[in-house]
Amino acid sequence: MKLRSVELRRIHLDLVSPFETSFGVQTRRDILLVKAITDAGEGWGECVAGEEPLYSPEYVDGAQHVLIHHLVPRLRDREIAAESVATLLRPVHGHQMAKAAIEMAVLDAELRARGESFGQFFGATRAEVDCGVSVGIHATIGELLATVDAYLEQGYRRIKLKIKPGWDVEPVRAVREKFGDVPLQVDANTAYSLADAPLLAALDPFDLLLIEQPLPEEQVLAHAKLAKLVKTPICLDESITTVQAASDAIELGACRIVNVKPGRVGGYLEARAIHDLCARRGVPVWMGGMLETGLGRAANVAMAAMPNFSLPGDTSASDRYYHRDITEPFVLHDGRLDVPTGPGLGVEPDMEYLDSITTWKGVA
Ligand code: OSB
Ligand code: MG
Repeated sequence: MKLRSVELRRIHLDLVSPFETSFGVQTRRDILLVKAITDAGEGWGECVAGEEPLYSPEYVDGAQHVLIHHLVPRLRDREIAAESVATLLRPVHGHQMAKAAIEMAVLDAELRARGESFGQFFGATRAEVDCGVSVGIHATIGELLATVDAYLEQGYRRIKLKIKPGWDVEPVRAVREKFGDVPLQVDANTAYSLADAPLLAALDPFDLLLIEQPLPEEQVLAHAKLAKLVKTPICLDESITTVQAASDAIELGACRIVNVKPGRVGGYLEARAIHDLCARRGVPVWMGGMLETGLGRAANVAMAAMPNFSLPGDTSASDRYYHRDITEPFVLHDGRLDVPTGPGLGVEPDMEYLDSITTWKGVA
């Protein structure tokens, strides 16, 4: 397949409600979409980088720049396949989210051309996936409980609470007291240090599924030390940027569970390799989320249907994020989302709506 060009587009979408994490409050998304134009047809990719480099070093303006100046020129006018993209882009260090976006677009074009769905390509073993929801930091415990109540009412099968120092044991206790033994986990987005081990161990009595990324991303050894001081399983998100990082973290004892985010690891193929590695090592994985539109969601849901995705993912319904999604909405039924079955992503953006929320367009 020959890559002729890549169309880039920035779109603006407001979130239905502010999403506060230990690294800040998000009220909207400024999203970079890419469309691969090939001699075999077109494919879509979504870049999950945020507006600011607060979750990881990547940010959307940087992703756009590196795609135009460093990534697309290494792929354009060449015979490529999705399987060869990561190899061709290896000379460029880092920039996993930008790499993931173009690889996703090439994979979508390739699968659409041969009439195969993302689910079939990944070896999905389920037609629908169990969904959890990530609940931001709230101003008061009362407001948090109202939000959790509404999500449970909608059918979500697992609640993840964002935590930070000063907002950890109390919200967890309140949710446990009000909602009983609902599957519950927490995500710190690197907000603690190893010296906080006693505080994190105070979460042990609440029978959480996992604590996600308590310490900074480079502190893999410290996570292994922390794992000996707390009973709750440690899960890594930010630290896992490659299959090698996953392998090392598991061998060190830094995590018993892995959050898989295709954008964070450079694409769906590296994410699949992490799934396979974790399956071999007996480490459960679950699908993370980056507030994706229906395009990224379609691919995430398809991957989450692989066998070792054994915990509910941050694969929530479209209405958890946006008043109007750019594809047909993903709708929760019985706490699950359906895996799309059409060729490639199996969903299409509404081009008229997309044009109405587009803030910039370019070609590389
Ligand atoms: O750490 O999992 C995270 C959103 C943006 C950046 C980082 C994270 C998140 C979430 C939201 O927790 C997950 C979702 O898309 O629902
Ligand atoms: Mg996380």
